[in-house]
Amino acid sequence: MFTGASNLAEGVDRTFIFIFSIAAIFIVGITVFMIYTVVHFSRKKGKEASQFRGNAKLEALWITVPIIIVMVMFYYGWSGFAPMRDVPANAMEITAIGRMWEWEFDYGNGMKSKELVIPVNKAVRVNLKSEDVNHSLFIPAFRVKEDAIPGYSNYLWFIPTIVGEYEILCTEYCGLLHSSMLSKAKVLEQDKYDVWFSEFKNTASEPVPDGYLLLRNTGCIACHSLDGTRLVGPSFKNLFGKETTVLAGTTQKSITVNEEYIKNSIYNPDSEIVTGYNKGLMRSYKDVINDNDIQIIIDYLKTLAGEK
Ligand SMILES: [Cu+2]
Repeated sequence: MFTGASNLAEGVDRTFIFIFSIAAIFIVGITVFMIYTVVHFSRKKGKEASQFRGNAKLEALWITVPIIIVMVMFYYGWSGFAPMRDVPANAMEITAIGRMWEWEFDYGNGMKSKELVIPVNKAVRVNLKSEDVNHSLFIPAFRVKEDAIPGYSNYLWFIPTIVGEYEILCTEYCGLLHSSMLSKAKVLEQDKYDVWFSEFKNTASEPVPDGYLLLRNTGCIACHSLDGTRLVGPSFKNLFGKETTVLAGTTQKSITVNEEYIKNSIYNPDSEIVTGYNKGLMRSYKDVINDNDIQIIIDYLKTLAGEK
């Protein structure tokens, strides 16, 4: 009935189907019984109400039957859950980093991927980290979901059993673009994975500009695109040196985006908002980005504007 793509899926599905079936039986049973009593015991002329109290058999029944049902639920739940916390010693380790609003998968040695690429039939342990607020890594096809909480180390693991591409979501409301905090889990045959990994190793070691790393690690590019796409705030592409109108308090004025404007926008975001964008969506980064880092960011923005 369900197709889970990991070793843990069966235990989860079994529990779900059992609890769902019990709930379905009860909702149908109770509804039918209710309709029957409403019709059968409705007020009729000349009928005496019968009085009775206590029924030991019935009471014993409604104590023991629910206990049995709940214990079976517990058994299914426990036998599905216990293996989730019991990681095989030979599992490969990948660290998933959650930040507003993207997932990143760290394979070690500075190799970071936006997608979780893994070989089929190999145990994978995913360590969960958050750089800002609470996130939660959810891979529905594998039936795994765990929170990524700042300052706390958490993990999940699984063995992917079917080659394919699966959705990864964030299931902890983490702010404005929470719903677009998506990624993919790509399960490859071992030989294809090996090819991917060696290519990945080569590209991952290419140097990345410091300015880009700063923007990414501080979460700036979640709201300011690098390719001209309109997100929460203005794109960084061709921003430096641009003429634009801003709203300073209630007065509109024309400005040129220069070093001073960028610094002010990082420290006092609401003081001069580019028209067409909203106030109150960005906090001050005064205590996060120092003057030196601002200069690195400005130099990087200049390269995005094609400046000398
Ligand atoms: Cu999130």
